[in-house]
Amino acid sequence: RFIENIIKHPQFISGEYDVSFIDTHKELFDFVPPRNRGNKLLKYIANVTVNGFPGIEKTEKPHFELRQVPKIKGHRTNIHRESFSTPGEIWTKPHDEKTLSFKQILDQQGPEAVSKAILDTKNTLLTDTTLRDAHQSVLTTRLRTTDMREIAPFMNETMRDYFSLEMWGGATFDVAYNFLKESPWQRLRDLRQLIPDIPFQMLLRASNAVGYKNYPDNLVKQFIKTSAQEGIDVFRIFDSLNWLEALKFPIETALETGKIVEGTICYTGDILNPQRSSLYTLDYYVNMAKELEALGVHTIAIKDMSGVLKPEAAYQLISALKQEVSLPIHLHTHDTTSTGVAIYSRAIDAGVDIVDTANAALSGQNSQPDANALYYTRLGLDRNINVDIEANDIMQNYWKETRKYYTPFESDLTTAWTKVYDYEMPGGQYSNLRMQAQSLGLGDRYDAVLDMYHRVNFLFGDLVKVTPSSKVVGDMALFMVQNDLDETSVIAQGETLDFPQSVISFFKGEIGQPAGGMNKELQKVVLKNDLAISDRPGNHLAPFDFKEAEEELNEKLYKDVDMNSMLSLGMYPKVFREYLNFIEDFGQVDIIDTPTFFYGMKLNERIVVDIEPGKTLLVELTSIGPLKENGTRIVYFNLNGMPEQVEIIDNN
Ligand code: 3PY
Ligand code: ZN
Repeated sequence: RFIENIIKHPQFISGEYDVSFIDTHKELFDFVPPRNRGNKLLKYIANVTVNGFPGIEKTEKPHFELRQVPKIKGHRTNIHRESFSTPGEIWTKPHDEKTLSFKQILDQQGPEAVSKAILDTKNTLLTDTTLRDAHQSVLTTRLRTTDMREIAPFMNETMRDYFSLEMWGGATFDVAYNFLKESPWQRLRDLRQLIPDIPFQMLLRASNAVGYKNYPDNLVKQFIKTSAQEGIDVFRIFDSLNWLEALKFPIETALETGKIVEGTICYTGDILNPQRSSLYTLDYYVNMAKELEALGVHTIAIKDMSGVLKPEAAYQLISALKQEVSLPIHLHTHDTTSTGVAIYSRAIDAGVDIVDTANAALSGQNSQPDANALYYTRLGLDRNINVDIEANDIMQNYWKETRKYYTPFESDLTTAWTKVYDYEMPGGQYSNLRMQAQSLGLGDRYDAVLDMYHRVNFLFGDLVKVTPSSKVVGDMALFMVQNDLDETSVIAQGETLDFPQSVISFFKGEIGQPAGGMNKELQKVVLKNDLAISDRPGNHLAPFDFKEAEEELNEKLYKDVDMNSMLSLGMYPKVFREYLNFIEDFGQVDIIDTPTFFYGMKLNERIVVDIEPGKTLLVELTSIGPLKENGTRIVYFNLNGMPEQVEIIDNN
């Protein structure tokens, strides 16, 4: 790399240099060669063994049963071999080669042909959310790529009839970098390689992309294009305020990629109860669907992110949509109230084309309903779902064992929760908000925070609540409880209050415009002298400077700067820079098995890590030295039989 830096230097190119060039350009030689990968790996393991993993109470590594990975006959299932998996049941049932999968239809005939094929299918189709929304909802988005890779070939073989696998987007992008220290792009590439036959679906938050604020148009556009090139086939695009103006640009961009574009309507309120809201009526949803259809999307999704759609409302809504628009209708719910299967069953009665389910072991609670449960619910009825019950049962064993690795990240919403009908809180927000409340010392007033969440919604004019508008409502609820404010005092004292940043941004119009308009009185006290916009935030954002990003990354990366890295830097500059520093120190940690990644190693334990195909490391932890005066410890290993040691800082 430094040779490259030198030969690209303008002075060097011009030939106008002499021996003083070295002395006056020391920065060009300031180069640390990438350290040995094995040593970096040991450093990570030593560090997590001594210091624990952020967010997990430090304990000795628990005992985990060996997990059985179902295999496809003749298929090399593992990219990486792991200590915690053994070959499990062998799947021999061959799929029907003659029937094209939706991925093949898309690749060979384009997205319109997919829409038609969906409408021509008698049964209701499925999208499996296990790799995205399911773990985002019940495991705080912590599922690691290695645990997906192991089962991916089996999924490819046994879920071929599915419409899609939702496996990317939403919160998975930043959580991968921030908490799992792995690249979401690499996840997409690895899974694409292992699952060539099923469309990959991502959740795109319109111009918020996979973030929490609007990004410049050129960044959003490039992000959509690169995601399509890397393997995304279905773009489910929603706006957190259902604002059509915000949906147009990302939808138009996604349409240019030739992939499937799913125009999405977030469901809120209750169409069965006209007193609840004059905004979110059956007509509101039907009109929005027609507007999306006019934009040229290929499917329409109803996104019931909080699980507040009641079974009969689902029947009425889907019936109306099937009558009024000619596109396939795709329904997404969360099982928070425990009525998920009933919702889908009524939606199937009404002719819904696709519904979202998860594998049983990661279903229910605030996640999606289980596919098999839906199948049994529909037995004996006219329309059922296309599902391989037996394969799902086999995968359930795998996911059940895998889920145990993630116990510290379990949502505490473990039971049915019909109060969500009042609070209208998205699946993933419940535990996040609770954590936020705890960190503000409001842990014992969480019921008051939930109640305030409901009140803030109406104070703000009855919003669609989903990332990022749900965060605005949550932040304001915490703020009001913390400061003992109510609907009257917040306006009376507003001039003297420092409102949360997300609330200021909302009232400035930076995440868009709500269906019922802004509460003007509140907007005035929140903004003080700041001005608000009412058009698309993208119109006001300076384009992202890709050149500058490339220059910054050129300094940091020991490989060519690719578009993926520039996009990550553009959307999450702080998180991405921290990630780069982390891998500089510890290397590519996504190859470590999950128990070791979270808990480190026990004394005399041995693990196997495949650092690349054919290159295996056998790691044994032999001893941990005493705390030294400088606050460090030496951790001793055997690496492929050779003694190795690393010194790490003990943060305890
Ligand atoms: C996300 O935006 O991450 C969601 O899952 C919204 O429901
Ligand atoms: Zn969801």
